[in-house]
Amino acid sequence: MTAIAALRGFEVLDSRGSPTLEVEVELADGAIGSAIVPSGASVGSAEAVELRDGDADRFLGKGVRKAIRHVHNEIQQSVVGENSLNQRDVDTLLLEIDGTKDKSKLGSNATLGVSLAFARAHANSKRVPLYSHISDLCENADMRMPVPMMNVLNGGAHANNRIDLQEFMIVPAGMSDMASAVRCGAEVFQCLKRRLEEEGHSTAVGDEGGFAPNLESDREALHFLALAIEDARYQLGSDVVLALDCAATEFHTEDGYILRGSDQPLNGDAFINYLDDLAAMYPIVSIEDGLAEDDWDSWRSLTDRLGSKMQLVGDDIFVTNPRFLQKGIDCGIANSILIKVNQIGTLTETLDVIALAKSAGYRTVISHRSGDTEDTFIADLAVGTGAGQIKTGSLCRSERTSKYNRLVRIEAEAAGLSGYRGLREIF
Ligand code: 2PG
Ligand code: MG
Repeated sequence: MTAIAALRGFEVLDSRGSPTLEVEVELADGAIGSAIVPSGASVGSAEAVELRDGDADRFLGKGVRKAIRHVHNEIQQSVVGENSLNQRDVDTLLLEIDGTKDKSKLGSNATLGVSLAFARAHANSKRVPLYSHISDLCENADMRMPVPMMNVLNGGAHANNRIDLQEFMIVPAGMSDMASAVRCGAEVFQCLKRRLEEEGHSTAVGDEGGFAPNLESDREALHFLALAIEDARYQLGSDVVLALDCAATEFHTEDGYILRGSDQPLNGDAFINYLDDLAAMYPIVSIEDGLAEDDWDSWRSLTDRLGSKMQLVGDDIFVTNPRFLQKGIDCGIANSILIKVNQIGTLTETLDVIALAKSAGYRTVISHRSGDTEDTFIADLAVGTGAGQIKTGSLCRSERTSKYNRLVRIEAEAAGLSGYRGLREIF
């Protein structure tokens, strides 16, 4: 029985201390599931709209009481009383009640909270782990451990320093399982801390738990990563490779790409050269948002130039939306998509966009948000969909480590899970 008995919404805090929505779904059979909605900082302009109260007297306008009211009123009224609902039914009802293209009426936080909490309640009602319920939902016979991209050094909108690119990630692709990958990441992270300390840099961490030292350049950031990997006694290029999220939309203006270290704005081609040069110096296997969300022509050149030698991940440009992904597939843009559940606002749409990506041969990377929570839903999502990769931040801060810990636990428990495929998942 998957009839819904009640919905409850709570205003709780995310990892930045901003309010966010937690939803609890109670099924008629007594099963309960809950989920907490994450929130981004470098937000793509076409993302589904997160509803905030705008009441300056509470949480500096960021309260989510309006979203809670939508959960308790319109959404609850339409789902309670339906005899039996599956995930697609619930998500379709949410789309119908909302009626907008961008979920701006109910708020993507309201729709996503209900959608994910229902999935958990349904898994609990079936008495199966969430990842295995998700694999049923998307008819995936190939559940597997994702390869993590671990963001250990930050710049851009996630830090207050001179580094232009947002995320410098280590990818323990040469490990043989998730537990070893997590251990490798944690050791490199500690060695990076020691190196930074020794050279007199700050080891305070940014929103995703990566360090945010005041280094001079992107190149210096990569240099520190290489040193830390060596210090931890791993081989750069085989045990551990590197990945970037440029979040280039953040420093793209009408004049071009503005890098802090350069006096002239760079046009698309010049910025691609810049990335190509970095990739010639370091084993960078994946670049996310190498260009801005509205710079489709340059994205095409980037894909033509680098797409055959590395993974190019679309985040802001695709915003987990099948419409933009289809356009990207048609135009030959990128070869991989970042999947963020709150960019689109329901689980069913998320699974649909993953299916579309897979059918077009695009790789899929399940992702957290910079404002995240203790909720580990995306770990199960990565395993259940067989996405292949996950990006969930650094090796500290519980909202980040909770996902790694969940993956380690799944690896130890799950039967029928195929192993960790390392570099084969990426390139
Ligand atoms: C990104 C994300 C997550 P945010 O750009 O990929 O790392 O950041 O949640 O701020 O959009
Ligand atoms: Mg990104």
